Amino acid sequence: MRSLLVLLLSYSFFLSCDDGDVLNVQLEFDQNLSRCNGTTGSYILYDTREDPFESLTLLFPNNAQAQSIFNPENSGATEMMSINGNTVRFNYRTYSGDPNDYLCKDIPDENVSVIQNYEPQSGTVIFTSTFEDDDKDGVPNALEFDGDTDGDGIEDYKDNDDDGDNVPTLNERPDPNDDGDLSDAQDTDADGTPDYLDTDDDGDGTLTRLEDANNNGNLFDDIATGASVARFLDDTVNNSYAVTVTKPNAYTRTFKIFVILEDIDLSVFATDNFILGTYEYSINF
Ligand SMILES: [Ca+2]
Ligand SMILES: [Ca+2]
Ligand SMILES: [Ca+2]
Ligand SMILES: [Ca+2]
Repeated sequence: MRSLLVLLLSYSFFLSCDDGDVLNVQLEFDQNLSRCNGTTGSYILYDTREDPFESLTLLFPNNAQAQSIFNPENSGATEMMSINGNTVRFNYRTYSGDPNDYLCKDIPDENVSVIQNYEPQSGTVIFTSTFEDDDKDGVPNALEFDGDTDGDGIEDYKDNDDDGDNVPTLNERPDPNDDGDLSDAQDTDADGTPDYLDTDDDGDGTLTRLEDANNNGNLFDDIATGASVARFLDDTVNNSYAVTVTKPNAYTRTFKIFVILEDIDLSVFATDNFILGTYEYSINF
């Protein structure tokens, strides 16, 4: 059914108007949705195109269900709503100018006006919300150790300091040439354990995190007199310091909200399954 729909949407719809003209309507949206934020107690997810100027908009209340849609507890969660022409509305519109100057504006551009408006009075909206966490530490999620290397309670795929030595994984050069192959990961002491998983990077017997002379959580500004590299990479100095600082972790959760409409009748076309598209956004933790 979906492939049939895509096929249908790939072609132009030729519509006979009352005056006998033939109107050529193309519903070729890219399915990458944007969002107007709920200043008026509602959200709008929308898609626009410029040739011709058209929009698809889905309006729904900013309430607990909307929070479940945009910030679900579990990836893959679904929510459903009924289009009612009031609090939940779907509109297909054509414009005299760029709809991006019209949508989401408290005071829309006066030079842009709606030419045609099509709106079903019933139908079902199905939201499927997925998310993926990534610490963006230079190690692709698929290549992160499937577990918690440093035992700090944060799994490696969202731990930006995998070995817990206070040197961020990204700064331990897990992939120096950034080609996605970690076989060239930096291994300062050549002990077979790459620096980003090695708690004693220079192999001098003093843990990296304890070579932080000024106890500020930055291992790179601790350089012994006359040396040219930081203590934690310098196996000629192994002084151990009373270190109390632990750097906070940070990761990014990227959401994808996939929206399908079922059983809608816009008068210019009716369908039992319409892919509105996907709204993607990220939150930093
Ligand atoms: Ca990591
Ligand atoms: Ca580290
Ligand atoms: Ca290390
Ligand atoms: Ca050292």
